[in-house]
Amino acid sequence: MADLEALKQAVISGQRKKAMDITHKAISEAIDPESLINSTLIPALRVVGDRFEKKEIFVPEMMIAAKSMEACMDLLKPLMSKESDRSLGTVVIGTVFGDLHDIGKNLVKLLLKSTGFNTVDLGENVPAQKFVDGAKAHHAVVVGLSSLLTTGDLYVEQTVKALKSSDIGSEIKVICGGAALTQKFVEEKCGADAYAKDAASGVREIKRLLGIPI
Ligand code: B1M
Repeated sequence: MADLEALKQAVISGQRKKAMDITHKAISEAIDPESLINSTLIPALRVVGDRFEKKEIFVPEMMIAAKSMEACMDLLKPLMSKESDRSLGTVVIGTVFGDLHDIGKNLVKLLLKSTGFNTVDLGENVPAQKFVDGAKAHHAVVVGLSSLLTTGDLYVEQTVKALKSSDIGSEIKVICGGAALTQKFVEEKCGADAYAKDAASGVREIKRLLGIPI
């Protein structure tokens, strides 16, 4: 059996090769990729974040751990990205201005794709106007914002306002997620249509907003 505790520790300490080897083993044992991500990989990065906050580690170690997690995610991706034969519409997604974190956004994108949404990824550090232009250009039904930094609150608010006051504002639905956000802030202060605390609830919320059975 793949040693998931060893996998967690390998990600925490940035041992990419070891993390990939254990992930390979888990895949060969037909482990559910989503549960591996939720129960092992994400908690590993949570530990990394806690250690960073306590100044036990610094940005380079955090980056190396993130790279190990990404390498494991890349191995799991093919198992999760079975393209659907239907299209439920286009979701334009990105990480807000000033923020370079992209692992959570990429996970949301992957789940949306495998659910049957077409996705357009605007990347990280995305200014408000680029979200508006992207939504228009791709005829998006939903725009998804990801924000991991507390300093991103301002940009989340600006982006939601820019989208809602644009000429597509009455048609477009906006959903925001990421560790820095709360439901109250997103829905009450920013005026977005929904908040999601994780990738799976993001997909559920988007379906709910569009009236698609869950
Ligand atoms: Co940084 N970082 N980081 N970081 N980082 C955090 C976010 C932090 C909480 C760590 C800490 O102090 N405990 C802290 C933010 C503090 C705050 O603002 N309150 C922090 C900091 C301070 C920083 C820097 C400022 C450090 C510095 O330079 N001094 C810097 C900022 C750079 C910038 O963005 N301008 C920085 C840099 C980095 C790295 C580059 C080293 C790396 C990112 C690599 C990458 O993304 N490619 C990194 C990492 C890895 C982290 C932690 C450890 C892990 C983040 C992660 O990927 N988690 C993080 C600590 C933590 O989260 N506990 C931390 C796994 C991922 C799957 O979860 O992204 O939360 P997450 O996504 C979740 C949900 O949030 C949700 O679904 C996902 C899972 O289901 N979700 C959505 C996310 N987006 C969504 C969108 C949706 C729906 C759901 O709909 C559209």
